[in-house]
Amino acid sequence: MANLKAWISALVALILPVKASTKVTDLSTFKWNLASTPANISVPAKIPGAVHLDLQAAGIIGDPYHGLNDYDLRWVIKPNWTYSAEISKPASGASAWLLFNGLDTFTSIELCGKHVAATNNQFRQYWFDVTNIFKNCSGKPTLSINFGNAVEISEKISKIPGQETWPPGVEGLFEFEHRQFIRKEQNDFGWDWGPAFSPTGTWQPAYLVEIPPFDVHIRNVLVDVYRENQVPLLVPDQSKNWVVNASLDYLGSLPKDAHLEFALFDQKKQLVTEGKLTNVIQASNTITGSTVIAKDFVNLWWPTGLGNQTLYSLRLTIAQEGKKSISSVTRKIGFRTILLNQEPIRPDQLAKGVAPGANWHFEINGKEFYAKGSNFIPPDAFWTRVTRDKMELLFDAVVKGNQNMLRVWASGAYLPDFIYDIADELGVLLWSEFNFGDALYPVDKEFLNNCKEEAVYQVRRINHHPSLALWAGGNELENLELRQVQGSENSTRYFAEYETLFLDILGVTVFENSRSISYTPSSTSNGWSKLDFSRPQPITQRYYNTTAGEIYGDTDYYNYDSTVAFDFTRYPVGRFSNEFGFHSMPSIHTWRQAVDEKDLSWESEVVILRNHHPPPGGPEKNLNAARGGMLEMTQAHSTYYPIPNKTDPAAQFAALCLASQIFQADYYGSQIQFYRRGSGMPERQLGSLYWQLEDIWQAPTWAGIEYGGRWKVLHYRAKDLYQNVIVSPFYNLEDQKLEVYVTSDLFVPVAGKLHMEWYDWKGKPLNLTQNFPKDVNVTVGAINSTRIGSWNLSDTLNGIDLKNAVLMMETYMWLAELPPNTAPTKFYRHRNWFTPTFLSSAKIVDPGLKLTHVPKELKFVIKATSGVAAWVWLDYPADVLVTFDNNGFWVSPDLPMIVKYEVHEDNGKIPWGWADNVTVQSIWDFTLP
Ligand code: BMA
Repeated sequence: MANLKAWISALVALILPVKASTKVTDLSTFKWNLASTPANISVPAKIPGAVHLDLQAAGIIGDPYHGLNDYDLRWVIKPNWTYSAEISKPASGASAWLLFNGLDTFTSIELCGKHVAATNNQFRQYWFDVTNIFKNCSGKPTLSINFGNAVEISEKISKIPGQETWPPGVEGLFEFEHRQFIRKEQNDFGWDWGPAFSPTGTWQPAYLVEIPPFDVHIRNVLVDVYRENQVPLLVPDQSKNWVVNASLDYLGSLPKDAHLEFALFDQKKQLVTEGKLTNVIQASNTITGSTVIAKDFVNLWWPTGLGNQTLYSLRLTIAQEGKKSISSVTRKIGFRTILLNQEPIRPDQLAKGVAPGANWHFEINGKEFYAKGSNFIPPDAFWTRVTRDKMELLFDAVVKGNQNMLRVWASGAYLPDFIYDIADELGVLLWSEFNFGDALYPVDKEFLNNCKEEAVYQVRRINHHPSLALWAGGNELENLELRQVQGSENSTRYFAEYETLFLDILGVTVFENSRSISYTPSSTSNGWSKLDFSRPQPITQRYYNTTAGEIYGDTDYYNYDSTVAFDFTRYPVGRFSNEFGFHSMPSIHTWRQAVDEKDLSWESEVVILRNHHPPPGGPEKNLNAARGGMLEMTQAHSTYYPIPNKTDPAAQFAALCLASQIFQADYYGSQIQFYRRGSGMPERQLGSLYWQLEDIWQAPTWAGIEYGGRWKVLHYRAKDLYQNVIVSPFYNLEDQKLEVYVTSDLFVPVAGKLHMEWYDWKGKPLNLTQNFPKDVNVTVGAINSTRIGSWNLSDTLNGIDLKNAVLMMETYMWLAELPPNTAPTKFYRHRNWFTPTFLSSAKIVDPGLKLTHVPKELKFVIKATSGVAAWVWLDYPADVLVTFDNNGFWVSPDLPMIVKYEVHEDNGKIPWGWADNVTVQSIWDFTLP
C-alpha cells in the first residue's frame, strides 16, 4: 500500500510541473567552527555570535565582564578570526544567495575556496549571488567568514594620505581611537559607561537563500503610514484619510506585470480591508505601491498612558495577473501621526504666555503631549545575549516607570525588530538615531556611499513600527561637536561636511523613504530655521543664530560640581530636555556578579577602574581619571546626606553604593520636576528624558536600572515623578523662598486638594506662628502647572529650628470636567517632601522602621514608629529579581506605606523564603555603625 502511494505521487510529480518555491536556510543550523591561526585556537562556534562568547563557551577565556577583563582580554581582538562551516548545496536550477543581516564589521567571505566579498559596515544588510560559485564547487561547500581587527583597520584608514583630520578633542576619545572612520557601533571602542571589547562576529541572522526562476525572496520591507498630503516636519491634517505606502526589496527577478495586493487584519485576525495597491513601480529589485485607507476603518495607535496600542497586520503579496501569488510578507503596523514640531511659536501660543522662538516638542495624532522617559544604550556589549525575555523585562520596567518615550542613543546600534515590536505592543515611543556621535565624520565618496546604504536599509526596515518617533542624525553634534570647530580655521569646511553627511545623505534618505517621520540632524539642537520642500533636502538649521529672549530647541545638562546640584536656577530653560544626569554605583548585589568578594570596596582598584567617567582617554588603564569620577560621587553624597561609616567592609560598601544612588535619584528628581513644571512656564517645556535608562555592564554609570535588571533608587524616583499629577517644592537657596507647584500632564484639567503639613523629625506637627496653608483647593490645566504659593522660609518658620522641620505635601485630585452628577472614580495622589536644610545637617532621628510581609497580598507594610523616615529603601537578596511598586520613599508616623511587589522568575525558579531576607532602612541607617 505504502509503495503504491509513493508510486502515484511520483507519477503525479512527473505529469504536473509543481512550482518550486524559494528555500531559506538559516545559517545557524550548520556546524560552525571558529579558528585563528596566529592564536592557535580552534573551537566550536555560533552564528549569530561573537568571538568572545564562543571563546568563553569553549573555556578559553573567562567571563568577559569579570573584573578587569575589559583590559585583560585585549589579545582576543588582535588576530583575525575565521568562522567556517560546511553548508548544504542548493538544488540545481535555483539561484543561490548568501544574505547577512549584520556582520560586525570587517569581513572577507569565501565559499568553496572562492572569494565572495568583503564587507565593512556593521549596520548594512549584505546579499551575494553565489550561484556560480556553487556550480563550480566540487565536493562539500565550505563557507568561511574571516573577521579583521577593527581597531587596527580604523587606524589604517585614519592614516590614508589625504584623510580628513579635525582639531584635537573633536573626536570624543574613550579607549580606542578612530571610531569615526568605520561603521561599527561607536561605543564598541569604549564609552564613559561601558567597556571596550570591540566585539566581532555575525551579530544578526544570516541565511542561504535558494530562489527558483521567476520567484523572489523579500529581504527588506518598507511600510509608511501617513495622512493624505502629509509632509514630514509639518503638522498633518487629522481629518484626512490614511495612505499606506509599501515597498518591498527582493532578491531574484519578477515578471514585468507583477502587482501588489494587500490585506489588513485587526488584532482578532478579522479582515478589515483588502485590495490591490495602486501606482505600482518596479525599479532595481524593489516593487512599490500604495493605497488609501478610509480614516474611519481603523483605530489609532497611542503611546502608553495616552490611549490604546491598536496594531494591525498588513499582509503584502506580490502576485501576477491570473496566476498564483509569488511571494508575501506580513508586517504589524499602527495608524498614528507623530511629529517633532519645530515650527515658530504662533500668535495664539504667544497670547497664552509662551515665550517667542520656536517649538520643539512631539505631537501624537495631532496632540501635544509631555514626553517622559530616558535614554536607551546598548543593553549588552554582545548583542546576541540581548534576548526577547530580557527586553520584555526592561520595557515592562519602562512602562511601570511611567515612561512613554526612550531615546535610542546614537552611538550604539540600530535596534533589532523584536525590540521595536515590544515597544509597539507596550506603547513606548522610540526616538531613534543614526549611529554617529561625539565626533565629526569623514565625507569621502566611499564613506558616504557606505552610510547611504546603511541608512536606506535601516530606515526602510524600521519605518513600519508605530513606536518609531523620530530619526536624529547623531549624538551631540550641534551643541558639542560643531561648537568645537566653530570659528576655527576650517570652520566653513567642517560645517559643510557636516551638512553633507547629516542633511544630504541621512536627512534625504529619511525623506525619500518616509512621509511619516520627522528628522533632525543632531540630537540636541536649536532646530530648523527654514524649510523649503522644493529642494530634495528641505532643512536649513538655525544653529547658533538665536535672538535674545527667544527660546528654541532641546537641551542637555551635565554638571559634575555637585555643590550646585540643587540650584535649579542653573538648569537649562528650553522646550525639551533630552539628556541630563550624574553617575552612581550599582548595588552590592550587582557588583558581586562581576568582582571578587575581596574587591567589594570603594578603594578597590578593580571597582575604581570599572568607572569610565571621565574616560581613560586611551586603551590603557587610567587610575587617576577613574579616581576623579569616584570622587565626584563621594563629594556629592557626603555633601547632602549623612556619611556611612560602618565597621563591616561589605556593609560599608553597600551603604556607599546606596548613598551614591540616593544622590543621583535626588538630583534627577530635582531636574525632572523643574522640566515638568516648565510645561506651565513661558518655555512651554514638553519633555524630560534623563540619561540613562539601563546599564551595559556592572559599573558606576548614569543608569537607573542595573545590568541584570535590578532597579536603582533613580528608577523608583523617576516612576514617582513621572506620574500624571505631581506636587513639587522649589526652594531658592539664595533668597530662601519656597514655592510649591502642582503639575499635570493629562490631556484635560484636574481639580482637587493639596494638603501640606510641617513636622519635626519625630513626626510631631509643628505649630507655625505664621500663616501657612494646610489645605488648598487646586486646579491645573491640561499639560500645565499651577503655582500654589510662595513663602519666605525664615518668616514662615520663624522661631523654628530649620534643621528640625520637614514639609509633607500631598495632592488628592480628579478630572475637573466630569459630566453633571458624575462622581470622580480616579484619583491622582502624590506625596512629596521638602526639608529646609540638607539631610547631612538635619536633626534626623531613628524613625523606628517596622517591616511586615503580607505574602497573601504580595505586599510589605512599612511603618515609621518614632519619626519621619527619609529615603526608605527595601533591599532584597541577590538570587532573585524583585520590583516594588514604590521604593526610595519617605514615611511619616501618621501613615504606613504599603508596597506591592512582583517577583521576576529567572529560569523558572524563585528561591524559597526570599521575602524573609528583605530588609528595610532609611537615611538614618547611614549614621549607624
Ligand atoms: C552624553 C551622552 C553620552 C554620554 C553621557 C554621559 O554625552 O550623549 O554620550 O555617555 O552624556 O557622559
